[in-house]
Amino acid sequence: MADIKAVVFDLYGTLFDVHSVVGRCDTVFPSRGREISLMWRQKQLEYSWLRTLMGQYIPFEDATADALRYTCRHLGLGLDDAQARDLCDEYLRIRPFPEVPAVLRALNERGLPLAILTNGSVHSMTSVVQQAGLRGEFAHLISVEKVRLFKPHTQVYELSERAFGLSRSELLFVSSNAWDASGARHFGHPVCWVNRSGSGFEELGQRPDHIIESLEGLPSLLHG
Ligand code: LAC
Repeated sequence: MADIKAVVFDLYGTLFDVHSVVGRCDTVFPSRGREISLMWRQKQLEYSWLRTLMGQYIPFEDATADALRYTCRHLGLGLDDAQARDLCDEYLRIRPFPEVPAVLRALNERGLPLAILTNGSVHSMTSVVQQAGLRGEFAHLISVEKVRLFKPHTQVYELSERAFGLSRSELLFVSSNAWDASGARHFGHPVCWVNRSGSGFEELGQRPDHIIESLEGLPSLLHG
């Protein structure tokens, strides 16, 4: 991929594991953690898309809190305010997938500048990246806060072009979220989909240029 001059990563689900929250959910609601985490994540995404359609931006963290309240109510679990705060704070402590530090280092050593483009806030992104000791690996940490719209809106993907001063065709976009990979491909990025769960790609009129099972496959894909 000689034309690629920089790599832009999605954050949640791609570099960091949103289901790191399962343990804390299990502590609050014994043996319900996985079920809560799965629905919580799905609702969080739906709420971000719906708010964008409604023309009403709210921070991703607020969509996350709304999604948790919906999830617990739907599952018949009583959630008080302190528990809600506790579980939402866990999103500030989610961990990177195991291969991430070495892969980012390898790409940087080969001279490829890296960025994150996330629906999350600067605060949330910076918290998890710093806790993982990965801040130095990124040239840019880009949040949708600047445009007050959520991915997959095309205006969000423009932020990476502006940050790097590069065109979309020179930026490889990497996401494990097939809806996000579709949005980036529609925008005009070359796209690598990280199919961590062995699922099918979304039917949104786009196909990823590359598919890998974990980020471990990325350095050889870029320099193979
Ligand atoms: C992100 C989530 C939505 O933008 O995957 O990081």
